[in-house]
Amino acid sequence: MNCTAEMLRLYAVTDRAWVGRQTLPQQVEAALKGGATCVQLREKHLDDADMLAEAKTISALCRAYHVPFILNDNVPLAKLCGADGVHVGQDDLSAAEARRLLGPDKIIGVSAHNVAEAKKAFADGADYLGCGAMFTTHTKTDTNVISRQVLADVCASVPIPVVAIGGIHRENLLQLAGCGEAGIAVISAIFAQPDIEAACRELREMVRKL
Ligand code: TZP
Ligand code: MG
Repeated sequence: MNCTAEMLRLYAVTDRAWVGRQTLPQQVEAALKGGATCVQLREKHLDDADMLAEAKTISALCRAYHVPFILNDNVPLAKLCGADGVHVGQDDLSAAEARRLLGPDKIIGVSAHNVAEAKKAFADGADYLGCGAMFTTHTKTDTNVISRQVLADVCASVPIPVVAIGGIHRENLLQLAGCGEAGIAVISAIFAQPDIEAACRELREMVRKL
C-alpha cells in the first residue's frame, strides 16, 4: 500500500487560474503551511519544459514538508521530476499501464465516478480513488454531480482510500460526513482564497468531523 487515508485528508489540487501576486510554488507553500496533506500539480496548458521546471520546484517543496507530491496525467514527467505518484482520469492511460511504467512503489490515483470504475481501478493497481463531482463546480466543466450514496457505494466497494472532490468548500463539506471517504480534494476552496494558509487550516480542522 503506497497511500494511507491520512495522506488524503486535505488534498490540495493546484490551478494557476488564481496565480496573482504570488507564484504557484508560493501558493503551494502556503497550503502546506496550512496543513495540506497531499499536493497534486494539475496543469492543463503548460508545455513539458515549463511543467518539468515547476514540478521539480513543487516536488522539492512537498518533500521538505513530508507531504506526497502527485502529478496529474503525465506519467513520463512524473518519473523525471521525482513525483511520488500520478493521478489519472478515465480518459488517460489506465492505472495498470501507469503501474507498469512507474513501478510498484509510486502512488497511483484514479478518478472514479461509480462502483464499476472504482473496482476496475482497484483491480488495475490504483492506490487511491478520487470520486466526484460531489457538488456543482465552476473549476471543471466536463463533470457531473454524483450523489452522497454513490460516494458511499464507491467507498464501500474497494479497500483503498477514496477522496471526495468537486465543489467542496467550508459551507458544504460536512454534508459528506459518514460516506466513508478518507478526505477531500479541493481546488478553489484553497487556491482561490485570499489567505491560502488560513483556508487550509480551517478545512484541515473541519475534515476531522467527516
Ligand atoms: N475533478 C472533478 S471535480 C474537479 C476535478 C478536478 C474540480 C474541483 O475543483 P473545485 O474548485 O474544488 O470544485
Ligand atoms: Mg486527466
